[in-house]
Amino acid sequence: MIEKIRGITASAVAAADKAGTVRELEELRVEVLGKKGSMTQILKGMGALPPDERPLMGQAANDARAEIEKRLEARQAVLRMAELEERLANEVIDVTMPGRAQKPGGRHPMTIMIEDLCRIFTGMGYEIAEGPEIETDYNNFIALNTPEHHSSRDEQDTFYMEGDGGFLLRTQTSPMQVRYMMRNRPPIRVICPGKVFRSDEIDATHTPVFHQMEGLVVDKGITLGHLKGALTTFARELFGADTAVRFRPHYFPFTEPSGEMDVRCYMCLGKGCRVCKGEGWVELLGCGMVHPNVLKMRDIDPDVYSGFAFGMGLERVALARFRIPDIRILFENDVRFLRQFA
Ligand code: 2U9
Repeated sequence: MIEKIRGITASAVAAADKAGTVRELEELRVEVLGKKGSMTQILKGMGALPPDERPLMGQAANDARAEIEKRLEARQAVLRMAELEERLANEVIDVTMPGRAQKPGGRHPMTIMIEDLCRIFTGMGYEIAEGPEIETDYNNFIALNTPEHHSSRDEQDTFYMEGDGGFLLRTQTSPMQVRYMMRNRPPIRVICPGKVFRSDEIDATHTPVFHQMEGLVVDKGITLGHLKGALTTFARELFGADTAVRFRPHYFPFTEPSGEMDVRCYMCLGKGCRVCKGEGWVELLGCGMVHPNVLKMRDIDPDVYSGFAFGMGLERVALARFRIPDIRILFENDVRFLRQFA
């Protein structure tokens, strides 16, 4: 048996040294040391030997196995290195070849819009806060002075989530200002941009998902004068320094008094046209002084503090600014349209 072991070892070592590829080497390993390999068979046959010969033979077989493994590994290292060298020699990269041009992308007009608005408001000292699109009924309505059977809930056709968690898709970004007021005490100056959801039919001016930016300022001694000053400055930053604005009364449950701000029509400069429907003015945003109930619910004393808030639909502002005739184009992502903004 010892002769057999020596014979297998000698031929395995010779074959290993002759192997030309890593693959050949692997085949050899299986042939000799694999489950059905010649050396494995010898080890299996050990049981038939008289007990006193077994330890010696076992030792010899294990030594042989170790010797073969060592030679296989040594040869493998040599072959791997040779293969690598061959690849390095053949796979030359021609660094003078022209590269493949990457077409640069561009920002979506809504992204441009949001980033510009954020720049204008952060320039006036506002913080930016973003929050969840799935909200509680409490944050979206109750905390904003809009209890369950309030008529203004009907105007904001709400997507309610299934199940009894009372969750909904926010219809405005105001719940984020509510969250902000839970974590921050006045003075507060914050804007909240983001997506909002309403169950609207799709047409040239409505989509069930749109973007809003709302702002909130709360401090001691904030007046309607601050509201008008801040929003006039904003409109002039966005549409040009000579932009005229006007304020009209309106109603919102979360502000009192409430209003809407128009800008002089950017199309006809006030003469009256299709865009302003002959009015000479285009509605830009809603605004008002924060309702005392909204402050009270956040434990802010309305006798000490006051604030103003505003909100605007950003698609509408983008349509005006970029002279886009139909809101649906903003959601189709046709590259022929998007390329114009790159
Ligand atoms: C808190 C208190 C008050 C946010 C405001 C508006 C006026 C407004 C709409 C205009 C068109 C949004 O896109 S739109 O539907 N919004 O007119 N939003 S004041 O008032 C708040 C917000 C948060 C705590």
